[in-house]
Amino acid sequence: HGAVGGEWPRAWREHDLESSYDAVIIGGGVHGLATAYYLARDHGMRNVAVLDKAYIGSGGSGRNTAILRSNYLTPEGVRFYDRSVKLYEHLAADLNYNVMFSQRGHLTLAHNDASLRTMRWRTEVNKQQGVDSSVIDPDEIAKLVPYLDVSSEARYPILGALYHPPGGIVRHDAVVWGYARGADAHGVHIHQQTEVTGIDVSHGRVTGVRTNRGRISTPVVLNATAGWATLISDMAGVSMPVQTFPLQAAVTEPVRPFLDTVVVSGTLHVYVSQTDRGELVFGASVDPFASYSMRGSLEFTEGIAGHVLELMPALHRMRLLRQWAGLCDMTPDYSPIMGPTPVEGFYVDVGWGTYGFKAGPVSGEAMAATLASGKPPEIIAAFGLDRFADGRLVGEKGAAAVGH
Ligand code: PYC
Repeated sequence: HGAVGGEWPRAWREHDLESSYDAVIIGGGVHGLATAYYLARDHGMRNVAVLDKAYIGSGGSGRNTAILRSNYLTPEGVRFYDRSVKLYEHLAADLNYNVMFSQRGHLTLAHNDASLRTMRWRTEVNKQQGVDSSVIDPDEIAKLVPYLDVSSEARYPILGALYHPPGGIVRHDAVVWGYARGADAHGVHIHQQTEVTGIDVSHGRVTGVRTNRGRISTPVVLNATAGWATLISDMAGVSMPVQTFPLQAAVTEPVRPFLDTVVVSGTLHVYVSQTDRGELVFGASVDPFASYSMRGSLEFTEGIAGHVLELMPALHRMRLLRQWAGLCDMTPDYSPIMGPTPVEGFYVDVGWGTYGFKAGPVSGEAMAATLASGKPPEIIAAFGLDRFADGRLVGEKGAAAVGH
């Protein structure tokens, strides 16, 4: 792909809004775009629109801290996220787009006996599902992360860690752009600046979507939004057991590479990784109150700086450059809600909490199969909306990167 006559070719095109599509996907993040890509590529459904009220990747897909892993707690969760890691491993080749997946290993630190027990539990479930995880001791941790304070003098001494070698980081914008370019090449229409204002339902089934650019007739609608999951579902008359909380993150000035694993401390509510540009990326747990605000707070900055220094005191002179927030749609069991709803033709891929970005490829693959056939594949069967009425929860709180 060279520049032609001094201009780079566009990665995806702009289109007039058609008055009808075979399927409309609301949300131009990694989930919506991946679903469109697999729908077109694997199921031949190309008359598909992806709508985003802003620009693609402007929600959670552009705001997360780009961590990939599959070291979850439930067998259903481990299988699901493992499929995503496998798809990420081949994504650059599949999309012909360098998504910079760096499988550098992922450490979740335990500072007390209760966390160590959870790490052992996760290790056993992971191994049973064929996922590489083990509990390692402070000496082994020190070899992987020399700057970490593993001494017994540390304010929160490190007793061990769950080590997950396949985990790592990826370039999140590249994932969004790669899927967008791939979907566009298969004929999908990507409509940015296109806000959904209503969803039409007649006799229990979806008939169309209203937007700020006009109405679209369609028999199939997917809600693939994060932050707005409840608002969009409400438009179809479907109530979601979801509450929305901000999550803040920050990035430092770039320094020479010294940290080549992802380090997470659930107890200290912090995760740290170093990008290939040299910046340190920090994230925290969700803010302690439900809100749609995406503003940063001084409380977060002070808290994160303190906790990072408890882990790596040598970083005390580094400067933070930017901070931001994204929105996390939390469900009661910390697992997503995927599949059909009581309104025929209206599907959801929502409730991602703090896990959404890493699930993009597998969600796209599974939701494409669901939209094409009307039936969710086995890999997402446990995540249906009906589980809340039936009491079949899939409790994943123990696998959260940080406490909530
Ligand atoms: O689940 O790995 C994770 C994660 C990191 C940041 C937010 N969630």
